[in-house]
Amino acid sequence: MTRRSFLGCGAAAWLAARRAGSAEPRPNIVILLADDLGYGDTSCYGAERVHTPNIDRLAAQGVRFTDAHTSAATCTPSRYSILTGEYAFRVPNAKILPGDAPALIQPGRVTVASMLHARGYRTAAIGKWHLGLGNGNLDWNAEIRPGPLEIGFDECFLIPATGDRVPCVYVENHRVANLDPADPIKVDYRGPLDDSPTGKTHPELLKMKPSHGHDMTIVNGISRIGYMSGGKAALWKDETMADTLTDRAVSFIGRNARQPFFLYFATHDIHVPRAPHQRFHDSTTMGPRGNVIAELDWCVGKIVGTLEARGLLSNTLLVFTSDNGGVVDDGYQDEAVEKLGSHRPNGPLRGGKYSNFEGGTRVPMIVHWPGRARPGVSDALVSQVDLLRSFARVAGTELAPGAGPDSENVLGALLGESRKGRQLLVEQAGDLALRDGTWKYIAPGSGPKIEPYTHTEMGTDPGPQLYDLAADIGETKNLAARDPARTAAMAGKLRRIVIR
Ligand code: NG6
Ligand code: CA
Repeated sequence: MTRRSFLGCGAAAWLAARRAGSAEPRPNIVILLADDLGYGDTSCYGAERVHTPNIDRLAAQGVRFTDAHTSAATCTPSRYSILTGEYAFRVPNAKILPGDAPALIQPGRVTVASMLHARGYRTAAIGKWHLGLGNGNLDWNAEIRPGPLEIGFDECFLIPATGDRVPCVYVENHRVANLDPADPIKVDYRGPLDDSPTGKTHPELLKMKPSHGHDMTIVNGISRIGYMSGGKAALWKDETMADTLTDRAVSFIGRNARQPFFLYFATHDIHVPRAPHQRFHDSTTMGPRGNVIAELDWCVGKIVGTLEARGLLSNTLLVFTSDNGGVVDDGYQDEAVEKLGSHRPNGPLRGGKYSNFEGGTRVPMIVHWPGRARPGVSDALVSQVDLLRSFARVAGTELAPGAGPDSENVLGALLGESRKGRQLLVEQAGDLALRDGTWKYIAPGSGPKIEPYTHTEMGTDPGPQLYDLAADIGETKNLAARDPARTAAMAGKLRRIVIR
């Protein structure tokens, strides 16, 4: 009997994993990425008027981070950084993209998906994409590429951009799902394609009215950003979106239970339009914005429950986090402002989505890996841009030279073994900010101090700003004038990272 057959396949795989530098078979890796979920929006981060038992359970059994960051205060740049390990400020096109934007990440780039794929993982992107598709002038009725499948994902089921942007259809691999070829889709962000009613011309047709923007094509009684026509059979229903996406994730896990997999699950919740399934209508007293948090928590519970039921949870490294800070009125009259009461979407932080203040990029983040991640609370400074290099270590590989240029291996911090994450971290909003430990510097900027629609405090100032977050987490005392030496030193460090 040969040594190989004596050991059997499982033992051989274990030996191979050991030789590759990891002590056990490669774990599954799951990123659960919420949209616009603020630092204070879950009960484990202090919310009292919404209960998130499933997210709280992950926090109780995993590492809950108090100083984890997205790379940017809006979605597209933030997600770009998660997948590529590169700060998005280096890429001029990485701004909030329209629904017809070309693919931002070019085929051939090393991404979390391609790196894990090369290590034998099955990989899926399910949910919100917002990183562009195609090469420009995309024909939604033909093959849609390049997209996730060209940067390392084996399969995808996508909201192409956002829930509030056309086209309001799912893309499955290279095609619009459920498309009737006799009813082709057209998309245009410049102007109406026909004389169909819009949110602007026919507000009486709407079940949820915009508060700013969002007055173009009407789909499912909700007007959106951009114009589309056709594709009737393929249009989504907002109220079943969480169920649809979660079902897809459950199916992917079921089909891949016997081999390592990587699931990038990006919810629509809690982005606008906030239209949860009816069963969540009474989940909170905060109206739709509270109820979509309950819906998000349900999705998390369903996915974690599936992993558990299949005996996969103990061998799964799961990261739950958000793509940017919380926002209250983000464009629809959905009672979010009126029913907010004492709830603080961004907890003790100043600003929120869009802002240079900590509320822009400091987000909930929980790392769960039974037996490997030590349960507890960590104040290590970590960025989502670090996931690529840290996951490479988990998968027993190194990144190719030049890949993930801003990504640091912070695996020790992610697993709660070390309190040390990064020393320096860039936050991107309207302006750039630098964290150096618990100090924060915000570069001078010329934008408005208060964003006129969302009323977000943008943290913009014509002069430099310096905050001592250890003493002043709410960024209330600008110390730049009092400490010009530290201010200049931090400005210099930021400049060196930018020009690197
Ligand atoms: C803004 C939208 C906002 C949201 C955001 C992107 C208006 C007035 N506001 O431009 O509703 O869609 O873009 O959000 O159109 S993100 O989370 O995808 O970055
Ligand atoms: Ca977002």
